[in-house]
Amino acid sequence: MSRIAVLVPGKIHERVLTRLKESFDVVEANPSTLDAEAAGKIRGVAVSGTFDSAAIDSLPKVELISSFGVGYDGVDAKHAATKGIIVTNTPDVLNDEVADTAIGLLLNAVRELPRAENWLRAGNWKPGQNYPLSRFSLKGRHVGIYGLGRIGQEIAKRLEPFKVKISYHTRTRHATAPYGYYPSLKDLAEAVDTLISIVPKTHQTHKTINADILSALGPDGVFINVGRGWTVDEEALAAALKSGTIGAAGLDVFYNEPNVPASLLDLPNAVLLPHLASGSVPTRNAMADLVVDNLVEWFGKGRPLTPVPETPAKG
Ligand code: NAP
Ligand code: 8YV
Repeated sequence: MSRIAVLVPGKIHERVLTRLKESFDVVEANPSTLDAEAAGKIRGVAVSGTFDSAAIDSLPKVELISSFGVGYDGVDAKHAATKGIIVTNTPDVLNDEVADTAIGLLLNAVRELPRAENWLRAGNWKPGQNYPLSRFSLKGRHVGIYGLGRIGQEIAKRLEPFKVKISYHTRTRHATAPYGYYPSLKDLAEAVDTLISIVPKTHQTHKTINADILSALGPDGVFINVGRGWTVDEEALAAALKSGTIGAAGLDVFYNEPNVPASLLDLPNAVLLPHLASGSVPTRNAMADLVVDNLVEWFGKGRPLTPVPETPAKG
């Protein structure tokens, strides 16, 4: 008996391919290159990155699109919903890794640890010569978290032992979160001196970290982004870091990856990482497993494990 055909339209974690091949007929191809007969056989998709409405429309029999990553902004889930197609993502299995990275990035930005290491490696540490004291400390800071979802809550929990004050902004107030709530991002930015962004890429979050918000954060302000680069006006951020409108930044994500603007690369007070917050072997393996398990569960038992809110599982 022939196996169910699953399309893998581009580069994806190797473990996804290995495990998919155990249960499915894997077709590695761009959907636009498939003829009608081949496209008509595809019932599942495993994707890391973009799968737009045209790609969805080119597969008349597709039932489930399993997306690698918790952010599924590359997949047109609203369009999938109109056609009764389920989209799944990989939530929760990466919360700890991403939250750990956010804390590392914060400490690096505040205490200049990467710069100090570069200074040492460049042979500058000599008798009587010490790396300058960092201008900032984490001690006594008031940290605002923009997005208190699965990952934002883990970041907040990790911040508690640092004895900093913690506040947050989301559209909906959390009934139980023991942190100060600010109904607007501007109010949060005015209240805090440290802002961590961990919101998804949506129409509402586009360039919401702008000159106005950075100015509200103030000259001792530190901005950390582990969400999406889409949320930031990068020109405004580079200008704010250069002029001293804010003090430092730590960024894991950028507007047009992998292109990082020279205006940011040139800045000594920005710590820059290549979108690696979930990038450890164990965490990426867990994400890969969840991509495959969603397909296995759907085709085996008719229930996806982690459907996105736009395409909830029925029943
Ligand atoms: P989540 O559980 O869905 O949480 C999202 C949070 O953002 C919620 O608290 C939500 O609260 C808030 N939010 C959404 N839209 C908002 C808006 N317009 N204004 C204010 N708050 C808003 O998602 P998650 O699992 O924590 O992941 C968050 C995002 O992190 C992902 O979508 C992804 O883009 C990014 N991410 C990045 C990496 C990386 O490698 N750097 C890794 C994993 C995830 P309300 O709905 O109440 O507003
Ligand atoms: C991944 C991410 O790096 O889960 C997300 O939303 O941004 C990261 O964990 C990405 O999805 C893999 O390409």
